Amino acid sequence: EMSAEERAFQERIDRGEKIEPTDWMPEGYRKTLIRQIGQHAHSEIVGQLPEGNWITRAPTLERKAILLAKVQDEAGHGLYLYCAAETLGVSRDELIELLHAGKMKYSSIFNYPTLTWADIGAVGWLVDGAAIMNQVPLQRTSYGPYSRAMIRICKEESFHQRQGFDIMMKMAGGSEAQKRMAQDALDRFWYPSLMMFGPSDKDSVHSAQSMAWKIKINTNDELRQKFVDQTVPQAEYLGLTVPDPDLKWNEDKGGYDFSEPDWNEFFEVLKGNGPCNEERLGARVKAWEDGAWVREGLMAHADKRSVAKVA
Ligand code: FAQ
Repeated sequence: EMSAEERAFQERIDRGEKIEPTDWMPEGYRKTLIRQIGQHAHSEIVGQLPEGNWITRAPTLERKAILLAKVQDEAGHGLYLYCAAETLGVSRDELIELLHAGKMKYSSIFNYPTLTWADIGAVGWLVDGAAIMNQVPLQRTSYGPYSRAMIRICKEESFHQRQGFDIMMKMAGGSEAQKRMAQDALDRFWYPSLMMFGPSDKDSVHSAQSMAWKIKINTNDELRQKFVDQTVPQAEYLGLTVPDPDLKWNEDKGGYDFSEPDWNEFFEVLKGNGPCNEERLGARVKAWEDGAWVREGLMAHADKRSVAKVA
């Protein structure tokens, strides 16, 4: 049974109004947003690691400058999203502590390694491609600060996706060895990219309520289908083969039939058993600990200044 307050809230959502930080909201709405925005922020920060791994080994100075800029953009997205979460009454430090304690998630995709330069192309093309597919509709999400964050982030993500495709074009159109690297990157990143959209709708515990609240606009399977439909022609253009023998155009539905990812693997990665979970979380915890002296120094400086002001 909904209370009068909850009913009025739902009616605002149904009318398409944005909810702002000081508005009344159900506790579940607040909690769901903190979970989703927090996870999203963590994904941007942890997501810097697989690409950061290649900054020192980029093949040209130009590629290095581009990659450096992209990885910096991701730090910006993370900070932007932590700020959006803070408007819901949780601090960035609390969220980071929960991440480091293994009590909050980040996207499964960042637990896979980037083994070659072609992987950097595949991350931009497929991972940023999937991220945009998910985030474009979130520009219309019901929570004002999240929706506004998404508008800005999507602009930068589309640049990221193009730089990835540009790397893939170079590799796929290069020597035989380069083409093999491009195909191998697609082979390894295809299914993990499909997993980014979350479990299939029948296993998506949060979708129904999140869609009623317009926190989510589409189901996981809807977005996964759109991603496949958009990406397969791009793979064909590159002259690469999507690693799915059952992939087939379905005229009736106007989309591709495709194989589901291995959902056991997905849930194992979520439990911490993916190829790089330990390494990724370990790197974040180490960065936090190594930065302690900076935070302490800044606090001491701020204290001194406030004492000076009083005096
Ligand atoms: N990884 O009931 P649902 C980027 C969890 S893009 C890990 O369907 P929901 C850009 C889910 O949390 C990536 N966990 O959940 C970039 C829940 O567990 P919980 C970030 C996942 O929330 C590119 C459980 O499974 N984007 O970073 C995943 O309704 C390149 C049940 O699932 C966003 O976060 C997964 N893939 O739908 C950066 C977008 N999928 O929390 C660097 C915003 C599901 O109860 C380099 N988020 N789970 O313990 C969303 O749209 C949604 O949260 C979904 C999941 C669609 C991800």
